[in-house]
Amino acid sequence: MEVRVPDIGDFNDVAIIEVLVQPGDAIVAEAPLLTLESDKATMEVPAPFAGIVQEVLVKTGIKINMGDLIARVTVTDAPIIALQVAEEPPISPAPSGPVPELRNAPLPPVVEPAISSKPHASPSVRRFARELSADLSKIKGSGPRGRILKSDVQAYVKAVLKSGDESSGRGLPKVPPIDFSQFGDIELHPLSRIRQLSSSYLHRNWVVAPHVTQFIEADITDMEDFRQSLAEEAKKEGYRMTPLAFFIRAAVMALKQFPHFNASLHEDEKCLVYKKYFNIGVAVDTPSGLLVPVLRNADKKGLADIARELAEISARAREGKIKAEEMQGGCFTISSLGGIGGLFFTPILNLPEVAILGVSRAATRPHWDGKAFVPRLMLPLSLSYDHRVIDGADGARFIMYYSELLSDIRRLAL
Ligand code: CAO
Repeated sequence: MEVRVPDIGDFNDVAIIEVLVQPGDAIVAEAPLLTLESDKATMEVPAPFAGIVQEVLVKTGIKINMGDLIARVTVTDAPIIALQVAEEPPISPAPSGPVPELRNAPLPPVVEPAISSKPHASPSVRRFARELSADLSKIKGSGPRGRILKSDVQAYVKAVLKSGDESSGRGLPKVPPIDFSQFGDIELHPLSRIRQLSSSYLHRNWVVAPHVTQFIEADITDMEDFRQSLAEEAKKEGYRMTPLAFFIRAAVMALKQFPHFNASLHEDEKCLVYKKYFNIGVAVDTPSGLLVPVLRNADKKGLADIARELAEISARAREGKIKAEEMQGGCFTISSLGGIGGLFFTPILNLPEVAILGVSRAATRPHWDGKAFVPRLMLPLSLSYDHRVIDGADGARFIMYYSELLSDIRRLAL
């Protein structure tokens, strides 16, 4: 059947600014077919009946009058539920709240003044934006005279979702861009993909979780003697007995003692998810950025197994051969800068984990044993925890306990 321009009141030679259907589309009665714009108003031409569009006989830019042929539509008996079959799949879950009205603006009443301070968009695009809770005033139109098209709304919503603007970063002041070349020569180097990903991830974690960092020095003199005694044998067997293996073992023991450190805040923030497994993430410094492979079931492994596995996963991380799933499922992370140097630092949480331990370089220091100063090998430790889950007192208890484990080699070796 033919679809013609209905009575549009006193308007003649009205320009088509959007054709909203194409051949093959299934349309319901009242679905918008065209958007027209005169110098006074913007309006939509609705379908007079439901069917399948066979042919569209107009295009954007031409002018039409009442009675002009717009399209040919085959009327179908089968119920058509889609508004417009040509629509892309939804970008995001429908916003909560009342279901938006799907009625069309009636013709010929004036729908929207063409010259307005409001964003320039047709009623169907306004409705579409409303359904997605997108603010039209923030969207730049790519249509004629800056008109906002449906594709502009889609692109805007996609960009918002990608930038995470809807969650943690919202409302944060931006650092204004600076043209550094005005002060001297500069070079632009692209950031690696890993660095770009970890940058937004670390930023999110820093903003989302209120961090507290607690420091302590652990006496690892005996631990180091013990490690040295194992080192020779390990070397013969082809692996390095790294101090990190001891730190991982002690972490498992401390997590068993303080189960809420081996937990995550549930997404509803009303309960804690306690984990019955002990997977420890280890921060590895790689040429393309920071990676955190996870050593699984560390509670079931001895020092030698942990040391071997650490060497293997950190080597693969540096070679860029670690898989995404090998960086998932961690319960607690250790970030060791002990091989490099420095004293204490403030590690950023690896959410949804609730605590992370920073290990720095051990050094021999005078230690008061109650009678005299004696030289002891002291290890600086920095424990950051999520204050939403862990109180300061428990943070202090955990790090004290951890430090005592490292100082008492009998308990650690058990
Ligand atoms: N105190 C003193 N010496 C230490 C030490 C410590 N806490 N930790 C390690 N060492 C020693 C090691 O015994 C080793 O000595 P030898 O060569 O004599 O055996 C040397 O320092 C080098 O150790 P390493 O750092 O290469 O190896 P590791 O097993 O201790 O650590 C790994 C492995 C993967 C954790 C480490 O190489 C790494 O990448 N660290 C950086 C992690 C990082 O970037 N964290 C920051 C995250 S936040 O931005």
